[in-house]
Amino acid sequence: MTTSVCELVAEARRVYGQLFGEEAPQVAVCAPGRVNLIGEHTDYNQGYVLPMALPLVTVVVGSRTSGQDVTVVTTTEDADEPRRVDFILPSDGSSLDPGSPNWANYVKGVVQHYRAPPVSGFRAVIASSVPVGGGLSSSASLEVAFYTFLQQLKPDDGDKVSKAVACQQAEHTHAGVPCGIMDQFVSVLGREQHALLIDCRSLEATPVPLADPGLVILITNSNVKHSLAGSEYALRRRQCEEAASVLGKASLRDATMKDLDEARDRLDDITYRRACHVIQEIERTVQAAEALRREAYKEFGRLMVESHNSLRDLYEVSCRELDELVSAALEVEGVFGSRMTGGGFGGCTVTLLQAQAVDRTMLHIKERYSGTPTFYVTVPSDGARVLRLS
Ligand code: GAF
Repeated sequence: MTTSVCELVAEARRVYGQLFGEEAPQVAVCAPGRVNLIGEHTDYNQGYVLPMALPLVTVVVGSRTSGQDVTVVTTTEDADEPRRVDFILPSDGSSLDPGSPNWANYVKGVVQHYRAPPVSGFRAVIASSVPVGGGLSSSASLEVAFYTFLQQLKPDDGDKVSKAVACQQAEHTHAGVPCGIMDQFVSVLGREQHALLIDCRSLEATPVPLADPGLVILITNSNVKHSLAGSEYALRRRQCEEAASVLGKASLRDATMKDLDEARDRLDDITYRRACHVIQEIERTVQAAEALRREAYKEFGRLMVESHNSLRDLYEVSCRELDELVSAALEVEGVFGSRMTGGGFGGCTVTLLQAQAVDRTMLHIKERYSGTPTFYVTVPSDGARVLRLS
């Protein structure tokens, strides 16, 4: 059972009360994790992605303080120790350097990139239902939740897209991950009952309705995370930039398969295959959004499977556990499609299926998977929001 937003707020308020006494927090906000339906490793190539925001969220409750002192506490069990950090906001524009614990770097990064500095001092408590390291963007949801919290203390002058970009910068500078814009974008701009077709070049998003009661989106957490994830992500990004440069393009978004094949003898085999995945995945994502609009779920499912196979064989970011989960799901009648989702090397799969097939699909996956899966039957949800404190 997923912890509800109300329960997370109650938990954060309880911890806040324990630490800071009677005074109630002034502000509560939340921001969601995401699942990407299709369009993997295309965002940093300026391509298209089709994610949706989840009901799994990170909550921040807290209050402004009079000085420059900051105290932040996380209740997340998977967070590294210590679970409380204290620091002083730099008043002279100097930077807040990343350090230990790791979870606090997301907070520091967001403070650093907040568009209306300096923020006043504050006290805050974090609670989250987004599994850490599960490939559902627990880090983006923390960044966006924290940015939303700072906006309540001192409003910034930016729009929602610049908020997502600031949170992406936080991830680059303070978590050291050269991620694309997808996770932060959908955590800010996600919309209930819709997936978002995001053009990662223009940063425009088109909502695609996704609220058919006969359809279920099932997330399966493999509950494994291979250590390769961090280093391989940056490597893939470099390989794509290399391919684009050999093709004489600003990014792989501008390249066609014809361009790639003409340049084949100037690319090594690995770089060729990486570019092949990206160019075809961008095209698949546009087709998939169109299929979803027409409620052509079989076609959508076929594209999901093509995407998974390409991530496994050409981009090489899948792993045995994710492949097992996808194969098991595809054996069940009523399943339209299944694929790994997110950066890869562990984390989750996403499966699109008929609502009536959901119980037998979960049962079958449990039987066939060599590990222990966790399931989320989920729906597209809203992006970051301010919560009322009663
Ligand atoms: C991670 C990144 F953070 C995203 O920007 C995206 O590149 C994704 O991997 C792969 O599609 O979630």
